[in-house]
Amino acid sequence: RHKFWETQPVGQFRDLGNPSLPEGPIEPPTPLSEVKQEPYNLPGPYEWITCDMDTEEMCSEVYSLLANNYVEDDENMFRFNYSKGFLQWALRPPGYYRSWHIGVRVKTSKKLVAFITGVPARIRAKDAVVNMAEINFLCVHKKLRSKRLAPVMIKEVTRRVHLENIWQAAYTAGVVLPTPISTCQYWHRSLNPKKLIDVGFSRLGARMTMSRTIKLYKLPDSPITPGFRKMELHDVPAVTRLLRGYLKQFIVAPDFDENDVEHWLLPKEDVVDSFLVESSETHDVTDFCSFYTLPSTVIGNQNYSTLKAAYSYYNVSTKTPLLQLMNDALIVAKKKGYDVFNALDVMENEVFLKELKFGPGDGQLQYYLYNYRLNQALGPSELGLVLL
Ligand code: NHW
Ligand code: EN5
Repeated sequence: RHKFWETQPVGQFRDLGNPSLPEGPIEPPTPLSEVKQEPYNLPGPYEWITCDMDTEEMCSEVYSLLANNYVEDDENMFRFNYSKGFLQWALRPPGYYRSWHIGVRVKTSKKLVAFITGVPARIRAKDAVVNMAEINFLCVHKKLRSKRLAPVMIKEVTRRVHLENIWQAAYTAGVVLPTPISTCQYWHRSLNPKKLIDVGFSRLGARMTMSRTIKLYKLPDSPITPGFRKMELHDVPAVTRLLRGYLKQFIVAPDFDENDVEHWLLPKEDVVDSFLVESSETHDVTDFCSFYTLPSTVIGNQNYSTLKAAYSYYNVSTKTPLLQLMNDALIVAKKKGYDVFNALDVMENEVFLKELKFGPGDGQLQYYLYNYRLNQALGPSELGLVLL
């Protein structure tokens, strides 16, 4: 059934529910001298390139490949449209390797036709903090699909990760592969219901008029919580402490230090937004919320070309109820012009989704680890990890 995945060190479907298999690495590391030194072979017309995401030119080529060929929903109505600024942010975290930004182009025309990336991350699974690669942005041009290019790309990124003495990876996908550590549900909160209905992202509910729908999703003009403000550079130590304390409770979560928090959570215009609650008495940071910006192209609509979506990222509540904190996140997202606020049912998100009028989407997100076995599938609320 899975000619490629059956050959890889990942949990296999036949092993599900076999508690005798040990948790941890599936295969031991091999000496670096035994890692294949040359790239895998590509079909004749193509060649590997390492993409220099510092240059505007390369960034534009990658942006265009993804904007035209990356992930769509199951009815091909919307396609993710990661911005160039977002890609530069996502691909250049602390300690990143340029060699993990891998392109495939046509030798003759130099046209970029496929892409895959890794970035380094420390991820904790149970008690073990493991150096991993987060793999993302796997894309093959629409005209080159089903030619088994993806397995070659995955093997090549694996080789380049191994060359850095890293032997595990984390990734998510909309499709089911051998085998998910967890299956999560997408939820959507309408901010601009009229536009969402016009583009076919959502439907007018039964016995609902447009004006009743608009009223249903109406939000205040500004956040409610006293002391709610944008995160700033000087907040990095306090936010790191708050987030580290919070993420401890999850079975799989990133192990963020201050450098990671500065990179992943300090606000960056049209890429990532972060807010916190500062106590007026103690000036402590007691609560935190964040979202990233990922628009989707609306495929074939007369009136609209893009949908502006915010995706819930990391949130921590210690004093402000999570429900109130996320309501403030919705308010600021609406104010900034987002059409929809999306969230997965990870971490403690269940407590606010229904209450804040999120509805379940038609998409799921599967979480995976490469070369690392967990004995049990996790519930979404046991996951403390959000990938972009
Ligand atoms: S998920 C988003 C993936 N991208 C898209 O969906 C974009 C639109 N689709 C495409 O571009 C986030 C193509 O359809 C792709 C497949 C390129 C997806 N993950 O070349 P063939 C990520 O980026 C398997 C993994 O003929 P294609 C995460 C499939 O099951 N495997 O197909 C990426 C089959 O194998 P099987 C996937 O349609 C994580 C084989 O590919 C997959 O032309 C990568 C068919 O290949 C997916 N999303 O191209 C893994 N989709 O065994 C990282 C299909 O079933 C692992 N396949 O026969 C870790 C590596 C690092 C380790 C380090 C120690
Ligand atoms: C890894 N980093 O299917 C990325 N999105 O529900 C790869 N549906 O937007 C992961 N089909 O339900 C890829 N509207 C997995 C996701 C791929 C994209 C995807 C889904 C997630 C989605 C929308 C639009 C559906 C259009 C037709 C959807 C309903 C919203 C409604 C709002 C009001 C309350 C009820 C729900």
